[in-house]
Amino acid sequence: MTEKLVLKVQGMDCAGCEQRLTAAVQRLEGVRSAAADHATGVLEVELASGSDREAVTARVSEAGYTVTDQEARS
Ligand SMILES: [Cu+2]
Repeated sequence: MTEKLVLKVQGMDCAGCEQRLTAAVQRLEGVRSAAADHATGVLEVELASGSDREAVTARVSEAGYTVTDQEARS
């Protein structure tokens, strides 16, 4: 089972940011896939159910971006 986390992220300016953010999040345990779009400022993450969502938002901050909103969808 997986769940989807949709984050609004501030600070992505280009395709390089998308790649950097995606790579940083994909290394986390439980993350199945991640997709970032700098135009919309959205990061979509597919997680194994029960994974640590806060680890995702923490990793986004560590990568230098700011999470302004988040929503979990099953
Ligand atoms: Cu950039």
